[in-house]
Amino acid sequence: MSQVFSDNILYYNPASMFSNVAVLLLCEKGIQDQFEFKPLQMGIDNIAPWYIKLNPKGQVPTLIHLGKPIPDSLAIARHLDACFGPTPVFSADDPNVLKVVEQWRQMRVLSLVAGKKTSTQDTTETEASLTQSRQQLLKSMEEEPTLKEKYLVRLDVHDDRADLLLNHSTYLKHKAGLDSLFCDTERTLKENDGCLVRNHSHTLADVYVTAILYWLMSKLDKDILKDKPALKDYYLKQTARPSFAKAFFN
Ligand SMILES: N[C@@H](CCC(=O)N[C@@H](CS)C(=O)NCC(=O)O)C(=O)O
Repeated sequence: MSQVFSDNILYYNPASMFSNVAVLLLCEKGIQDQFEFKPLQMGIDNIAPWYIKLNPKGQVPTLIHLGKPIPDSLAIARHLDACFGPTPVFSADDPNVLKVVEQWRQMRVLSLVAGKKTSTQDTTETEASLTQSRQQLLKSMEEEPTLKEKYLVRLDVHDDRADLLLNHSTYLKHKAGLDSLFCDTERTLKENDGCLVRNHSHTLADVYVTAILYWLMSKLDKDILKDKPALKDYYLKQTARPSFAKAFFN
């Protein structure tokens, strides 16, 4: 793909969890038709110079609104609240909402899905492919000296991904993190009458948690909520919203 000059675009990937968040954000605001949805071929488009210029981390999603690039799902949520308020308002600056959002954003699902699940798992192929993609980044950096700083940002993201994919201890840490996040959320929902944030019926926290649960159930384990009745009930209510169907089944 080459750069497309259009004012309103969502660069995303249908298999990406944070892209799910961005798509759901647009559908919650009811503005999805104002944006062109452009899927990126990961490993190719996301590290091409035109995209690194927009999003130095080389990640999806990136929203282009009126020609201005907004990388990162949280920045997108804040931008949408500022430009397309007030209903529904995501309350992206409310500290209680942000606390929940950050807990869920910190989960590193790449490790859970594609990480080193046992200490003896053979990672030779992954290592070879990571070495190749790192070399490609260094080559691009040499060919595009004006983008050097931006490619250095991507290089850090690349090395972090390598840790998520190759280290068994990293996998164990994130697996324990997921288990504890699910237990905490189950308790919170029971204490707050089914709300993630006390006295807030629908906020940015709900968008993240719904999009992330949907992704986890499609990619990791469809029965992931089986021992979590409050979370399961919560998820069923969230996915009954018209915005959810618009986002993922249209
Ligand atoms: N903090 C970013 C995280 C985005 C992110 O991690 N995107 C992943 C997909 S879910 C990605 O693009 N990974 C591809 C890569 O780094 O090569 C956000 O919230 O948008």
